[in-house]
Amino acid sequence: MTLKALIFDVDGTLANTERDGHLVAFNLAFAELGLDWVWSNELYHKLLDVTGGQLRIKHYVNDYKPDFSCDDLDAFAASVHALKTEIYVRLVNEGKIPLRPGVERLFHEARDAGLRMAIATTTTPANVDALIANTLGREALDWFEVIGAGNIVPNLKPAGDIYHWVLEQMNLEPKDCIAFEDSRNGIVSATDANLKTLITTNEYTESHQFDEAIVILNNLGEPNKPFTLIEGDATDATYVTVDYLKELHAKHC
Ligand code: XBP
Ligand code: MG
Repeated sequence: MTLKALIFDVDGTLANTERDGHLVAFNLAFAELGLDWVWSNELYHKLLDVTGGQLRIKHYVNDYKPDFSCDDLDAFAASVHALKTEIYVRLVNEGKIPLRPGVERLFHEARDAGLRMAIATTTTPANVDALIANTLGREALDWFEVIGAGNIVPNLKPAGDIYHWVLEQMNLEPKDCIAFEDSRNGIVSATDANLKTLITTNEYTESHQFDEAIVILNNLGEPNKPFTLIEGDATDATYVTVDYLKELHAKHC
């Protein structure tokens, strides 16, 4: 069995977009609309259990703002979210959000090795475009054969819809691939599609449960900046290379 493809989550996996981008954009959107809502980092940590920005806003209203009234909460959340997306894209365009360690290097190595690549995320498509274009250049969007994003599927993560959709688009079996995720909702989604998952944790997800992971690392690592192994087998690797991924694949997929 050969490793054929890598499927990447975006938020929290490719970059710390939640802390440095989405949270900032939500708060700026609230302020611009005259709402007195301010999401702290601590609150956002909890709100991240709900995937999808619009659903997160509705969850916040229902659970934290019982006195807030509006005629149509769906339409209201959609309009707040549209402004938040505009602001998020602006922040990314200002170059405020770098990729996490090892991400760009692994993309290059994977391409050189002929591995196919795709994206499977819950975030809005415009956000993915902006992040890739601003960190790697617009031409890097073509490195991904399929970009599965937002509500292209009926159910967001932790449902497996987005991974099922990407596999179908690429005409691949789950055993041909490795998924890259950072969160419980993400690994549940990938596992639903029978994918094996490599986890890189971040400040919001380091306490999550990742029993299904093939390995759990703090990040992908660089030659001069090794990853920390949290659980699993690093073999001889100190940073994630295509050879290491092939070893993991042979062992687990
Ligand atoms: C990402 C999400 C998204 C982002 C915000 O989850 O849940 O909602 O937080 O983006 P994952 P939007 O990393 O598992 O894909 O506001 O565009 O939804
Ligand atoms: Mg994520």
